[in-house]
Amino acid sequence: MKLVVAVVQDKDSNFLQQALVDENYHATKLASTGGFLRSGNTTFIIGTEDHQVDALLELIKEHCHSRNQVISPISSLDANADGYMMHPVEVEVGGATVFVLDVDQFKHF
Ligand code: 2BA
Repeated sequence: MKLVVAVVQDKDSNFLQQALVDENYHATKLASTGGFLRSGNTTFIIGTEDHQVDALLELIKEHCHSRNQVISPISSLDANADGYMMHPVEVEVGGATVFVLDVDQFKHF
């Protein structure tokens, strides 16, 4: 069994969630925050059988799109983040950042 952890953009999350339900994957959706942009994103954790992983990755790829995002210095700064990022920066975010982990045990009580 594998645990798939997928960080996706909020804009894609509802479509992906519906697709996961339609394809009978069991998933948990968590509100998360990107460490770099410090803006909201969505993390799905999905436990699935080994033979379903490739199809799941395709599903994630199909529903998550890359977008350019401009981060302004003001919105990115903490009050004490001295000198960090003085100019607007454009970054390409996504489609999805995905980790596939081996599951040692799965219990469902
Ligand atoms: P953020 O950390 O907010 O990063 C958003 C985007 O900013 C990244 O898109 C990347 O294009 C850029 N970026 C991130 N760190 C950077 C840095 N140190 N210097 C320059 N540019 C940087 P993605 O790579 O598509 O990542 C989207 C989100 O996925 C990330 O949001 C983070 O929440 C998660 N993520 C990405 N890589 C990860 C990793 N190795 N471990 C855990 N989470 C990760």
